[in-house]
Amino acid sequence: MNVVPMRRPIPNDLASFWMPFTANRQFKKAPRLLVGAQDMHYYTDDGRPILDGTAGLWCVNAGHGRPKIVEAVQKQVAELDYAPAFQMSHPKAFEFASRLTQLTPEGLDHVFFTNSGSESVETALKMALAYHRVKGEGSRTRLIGRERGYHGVNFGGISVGGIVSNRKMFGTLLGGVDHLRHTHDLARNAFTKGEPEHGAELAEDLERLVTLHDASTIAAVIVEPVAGSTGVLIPPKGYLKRLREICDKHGILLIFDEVITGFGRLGTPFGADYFDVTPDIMITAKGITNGVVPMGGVFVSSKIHDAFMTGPEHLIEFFHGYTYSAHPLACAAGLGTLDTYADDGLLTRGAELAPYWADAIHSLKGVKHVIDTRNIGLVGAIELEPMPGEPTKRAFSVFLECFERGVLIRTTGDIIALSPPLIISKAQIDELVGTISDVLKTAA
Ligand code: PXG
Repeated sequence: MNVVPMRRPIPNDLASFWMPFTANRQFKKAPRLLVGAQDMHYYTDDGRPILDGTAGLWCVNAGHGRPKIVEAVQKQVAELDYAPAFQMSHPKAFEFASRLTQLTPEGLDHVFFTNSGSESVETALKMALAYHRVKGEGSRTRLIGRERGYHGVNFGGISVGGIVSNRKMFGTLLGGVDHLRHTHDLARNAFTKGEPEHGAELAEDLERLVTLHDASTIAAVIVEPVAGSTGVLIPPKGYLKRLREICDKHGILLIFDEVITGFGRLGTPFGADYFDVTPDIMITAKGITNGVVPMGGVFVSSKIHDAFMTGPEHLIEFFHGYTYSAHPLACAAGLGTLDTYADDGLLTRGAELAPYWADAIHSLKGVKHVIDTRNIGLVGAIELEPMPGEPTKRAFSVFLECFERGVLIRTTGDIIALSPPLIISKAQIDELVGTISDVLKTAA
C-alpha cells in the first residue's frame, strides 16, 4: 500500500505551470490535486479517495501502484539509468520487444519504440511514406485520416486527425492529406449496445478518395479502431473489415492507432484482435507501461520492416528515433506491466466484465439530458444534450460535481467517456455509474 500523505502540500505558485488541455484559469481558482494512488483510487491533497473511472487518461489499465511495476522501475533506476538509444542499446529493450511481439496480432513482429502516442503517430506516418519510397513507389505520399479522429498533437497527427479545435489554430498543417467521413450516426444508431448496425458503407468513402486522387498517390489510411478522444465512436459492424479490403485492393497501408484500444481495453489484447482485422502498422502507447513511465511502440509487419533492411549493412536504414526510445526505465516498467497483465489475466478480463458494464452504462438511458449511451469492452460513453448556446458546459459541470462526490470521469465536448482500470469490481462499476446518474438528475 502506498502511504497516503495526510498533510496538504501547498504549491507556492500555480501561475508558472501552463497546463495542457486544461481550462487553466478555472483550474487555478479551484485546483484539483492528486497526491497518491493505489489500485482503483486516487487520493486528493485533502485526503479524499477518488474512484478512477478513466484509468488516469486511458493508460493505467492494471490499476495504480502495482508492486511488480513499482519494483521493476525502482531496481532499474539504480542499476542502469540511461543507455544511448542510437548505435547502442541495453538488454531489456530486446526482452521487452520480443515479449510484446508475442502478444501482438500474428504478423506484427517488429516494434519501434517512442515516448508517447503522438510520437508513435509521427513514426508510423513517416514509416509509411518511407516504406513506399524504398519499395520504388515514391509517388505514394498522400495520407488519409478520418473526421473526428485523434492522433495526438504533433503536426502529422493533427493533419490526419479530424478534431477541429485541435487543428484550426495551427495553419495549413501537412499537405496532401484527406479525410474519410466519421461514423457517428445517432439518428440510426442511438443506444446501441456494442457495434452499431448501420454505417459499414461509410468505408466506401475510401473508394471515393481513391477515385479522386488515384491509388498511386496514397501511402496510408490511419484510423482508431474505436475513436476514443472524440467521445467514443464505435465502428459499425463490418466497417473495419471493409477498410482492410479496400486498402489491400489498392496497395494502401492500413494503420490502426491503438493508443487507447491496445492492452486489454476492449477485452482482447488489441483492437485488431477484437475486430479480427490486422493492420500493416499498429500504434500503441499508454497501457504499454501502464502509464508509469512515458512510452509508445509502433508495431509493423515483416513486410514493412524487411523492406528497409537492404543496402550496405553499415548504413542506418531509417533516419528516425528519439533520445529516449526504449529508455531503460520504460522497458523495466513495461516488463513489470506485462507480468501484471499476465498474473491477473487483464488483457481479457474486460470481456468477462463487458456484459455487466454494458448493462450499467445503458441503465442511464432515460436519465435527464442523456441522448445516447454506448459501450464496447470496458469503454463507455454517455452523450448529453448540450446546453443551448453553451456546448461543453453541461458535461464539464457534471465532471466537476462527480469529482466532488469522489468519482473521476472524463468529458469531451458534451460526452462523458469512461474507461476504468481493468481491475474494476462490479460494486465499483455500480458506484461509478450510480454517481453519474445522481449527478445528472440534478444537473442544470
Ligand atoms: N492516438 C490516440 C488514439 C490517442 O487517444 C494519442 C494518439 C496521443 O497520445 P499522447 O501520449 O501523445 O497523448 C492519443 C491520446 C481523452 C484523452 O480523454 C485521450 C488522449 C490523451 C489525453 C486525453 O480522451 N489520447
